[in-house]
Amino acid sequence: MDTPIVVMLVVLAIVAIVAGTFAFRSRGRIETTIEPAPARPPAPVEPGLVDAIPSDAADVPAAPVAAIELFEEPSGEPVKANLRSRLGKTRAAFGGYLRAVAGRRIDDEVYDELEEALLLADVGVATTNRLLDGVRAQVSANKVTDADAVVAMLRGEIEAMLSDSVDRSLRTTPDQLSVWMFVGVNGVGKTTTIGKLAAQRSRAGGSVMLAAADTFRAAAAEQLTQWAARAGVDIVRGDEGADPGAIVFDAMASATSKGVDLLLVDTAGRLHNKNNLMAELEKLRRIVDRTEGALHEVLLVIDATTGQNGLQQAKQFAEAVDVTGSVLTKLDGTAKGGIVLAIQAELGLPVKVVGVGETVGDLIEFDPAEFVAALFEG
Ligand SMILES: Nc1nc2c(ncn2[C@@H]2O[C@H](COP(=O)(O)OP(=O)(O)OP(=O)(O)O)[C@@H](O)[C@H]2O)c(=O)[nH]1
Ligand SMILES: [Mg+2]
Repeated sequence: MDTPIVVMLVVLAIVAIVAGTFAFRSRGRIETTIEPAPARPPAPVEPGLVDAIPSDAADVPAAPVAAIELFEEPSGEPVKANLRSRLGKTRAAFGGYLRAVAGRRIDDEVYDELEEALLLADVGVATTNRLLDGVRAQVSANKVTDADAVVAMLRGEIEAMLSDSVDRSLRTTPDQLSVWMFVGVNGVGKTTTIGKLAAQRSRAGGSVMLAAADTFRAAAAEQLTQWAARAGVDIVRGDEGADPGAIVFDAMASATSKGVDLLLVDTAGRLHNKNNLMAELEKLRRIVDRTEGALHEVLLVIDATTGQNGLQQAKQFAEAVDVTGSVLTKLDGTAKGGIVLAIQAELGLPVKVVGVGETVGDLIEFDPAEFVAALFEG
């Protein structure tokens, strides 16, 4: 073979190899940009997970800040719901028993009726016994004989249980970033509660931001984005399966740089298993805690309609995550409003706000006196 032909063949071969390598590399690059973010691998269950979070800011991948499409706001100011009117179902059930004992003399049946009233309202066995023991002690100390006095004593016991000088305020520190995290099992109303609070606080003049750290379902961030639009506040979100830690990290940075007063963090209610979920919540908390003094509330959201079952699930959360208070939702749709007492007595958690419907005005501060009056004043 001629030397020039051999040289040409060698040159052609080199060109082909270089072109092939370049084409392969480019295809790889394009794929990584057009593919959706890879799903997060299941978190390891071992306790070392929380320590695996990089301490360096640069190690945390960025979560994109979503563009928000604003949609039409409902006209007029939202009307704040009234607890008494929304507790109709609980009052109807509870009040029926109170009327049944009115005017009677105290006997075992009266106690049975009151016990049934409390259990049906989902006060729970332990808390019901505690309340009725208190009533019995007062009855014997005061030698009363009529059931009306017993009802008044029961009211007093409930008032005492709820007052306990607990702080029910949702805490913030003026002129600095305050963060509230929302935790609880799926479907209890975390996202809705955040949406309502964002709208209320921003209407009251606060600057609010949302962090969509529930990346377990695609719809979760979408739902929160709609609330952000309705409330007219910013949101930091990522794709389904994105690292919630990265979203919280980005939200903290964004909120700090924009001088936001209040950052509300939505979290997943469900993961591959309970240990993963708890480890993730702990991890998110640590990321918030890197900004000293920012975390003001970790609120356990509980669905009132799930009664004692919901309480058991809430107990597991409260044991795993340090919570500062509870939000009790869906009080409007249930006769089980007595769960407020069980949360306070059994979980040792103050109910701070209650959800009594699905619109912005349907989240109100929990007022124990109004609650007790709503139960006893038919
Ligand atoms: N009636 C009533 N419905 C409520 C209330 N709060 C929330 N809901 C409804 O409960 C359903 C679940 O609420 P979400 O806010 O999506 O619950 P979540 O805890 O974020 O659920 P996951 O994201 O699946 O964990 C929605 O249909 C809400 O509109 C309330 O106070 N009253
Ligand atoms: Mg949600």
